[in-house]
Amino acid sequence: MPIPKAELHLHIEGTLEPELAFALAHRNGVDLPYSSPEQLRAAYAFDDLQSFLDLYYQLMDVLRTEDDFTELAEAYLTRAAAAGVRHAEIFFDPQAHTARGVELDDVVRGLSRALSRAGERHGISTRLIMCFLRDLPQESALATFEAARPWFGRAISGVGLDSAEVGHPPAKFADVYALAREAGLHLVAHAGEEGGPEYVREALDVLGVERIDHGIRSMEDPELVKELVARRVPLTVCPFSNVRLRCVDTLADHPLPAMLEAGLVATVNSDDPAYFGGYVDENFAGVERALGLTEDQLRLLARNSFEASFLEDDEERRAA
Ligand code: ES4
Ligand code: ZN
Repeated sequence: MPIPKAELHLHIEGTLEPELAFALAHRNGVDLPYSSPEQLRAAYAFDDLQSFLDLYYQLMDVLRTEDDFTELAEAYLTRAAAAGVRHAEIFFDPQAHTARGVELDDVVRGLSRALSRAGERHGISTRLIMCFLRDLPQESALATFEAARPWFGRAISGVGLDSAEVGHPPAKFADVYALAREAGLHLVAHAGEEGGPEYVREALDVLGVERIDHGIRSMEDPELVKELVARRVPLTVCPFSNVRLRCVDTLADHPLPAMLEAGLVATVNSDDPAYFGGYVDENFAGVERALGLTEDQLRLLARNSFEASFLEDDEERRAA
C-alpha cells in the first residue's frame, strides 16, 4: 500500500495522457500534428519550462466540452487513488481555455463533477485552485477573476500563478491577489522554479501567499530559507518536473534532502505527470531511490503534505 498523502501541486491539464489526447481529438474533430500516441510521447523531451509549455498549450486544444474535463479529471483521480492520494488540491488554467472559446462554466462544471464523484468512489477529498497565466497581462487575470466570482467558496477555493516565470515577477499580479484575499480565497504562487529566490520573496511579501509552488531556488538565499522555516511556509516540490525541465541536472542532484535538513515544510508532488514521467507515487519512489531518503523522511514528506493542505484540522486527521 502506498503511503497516504495529499497532492498539492498538480495541473489537471498536465494529466492529459497521449492516449486520452488522441481519443478526445478524434471525438472533437481536432487535428493533432502527431500520428500516434507513441509518436506524441516521443516528443516529450524538453529543454526548459517554455519548451514544455508550448506543447502543453498545444495539446490542450483537444479539451472542448464539459464531459472532456470530467473525463480528464476522473482519469487523474483514479490514478491518484492508486498512488495513495487521500486529498488533492488541483490547479487549472482558465485563461488557456477561455482564450480558445471554451466557456469557464463548462470547465468548472466538468471538473467539479469529477471531483465530487472522486469523493464517493475513492474517498479522496479535493479542492480546485484557479491559476493565472503570468505571461498574460494582469488585466486578463482580473477579467478571469471577475468571471469566476460565482464559483468562489464553492467549486473554487484558491488562486495560483503559473506559466512562464522569468520576466513575469509576482508583483505584476498584486492587484488581483489583493482582490482574491478580500474574497476569502486561499493564495499560492509558482516561484523559484526557473526564477530566482527574489521571486519567492516577492510572492510572500507582495502577494501574501500561504504556500510556494516549487520554491527550489529559495535554497540560494539563506535568509529567505530562515524565514520560510520560521513561518512554516510550505513548498510544493516536484522532483520529476525539475529534472525534465532542466531546473536540476539529475534526480540525484535534487535539493530535496537539503530542504528537509534545513527544516523547510517541503512536500513531493507530480506537477504535470503525463509529461514528466510519473505520478506522485513514482516521484516518491524516485527520490527514495536516487536520494536515499529514509523511511522517516518519506513519512515526514507525507505528514507535511497534510499540514500544508487547505484541509481543516479535523478533515486533515480523517484524510491522513
Ligand atoms: C507548469 Cl511545471 C510548470 N511551471 C509553470 N507553469 C506550469 N503550468 C503547467 N505546468
Ligand atoms: Zn506547476
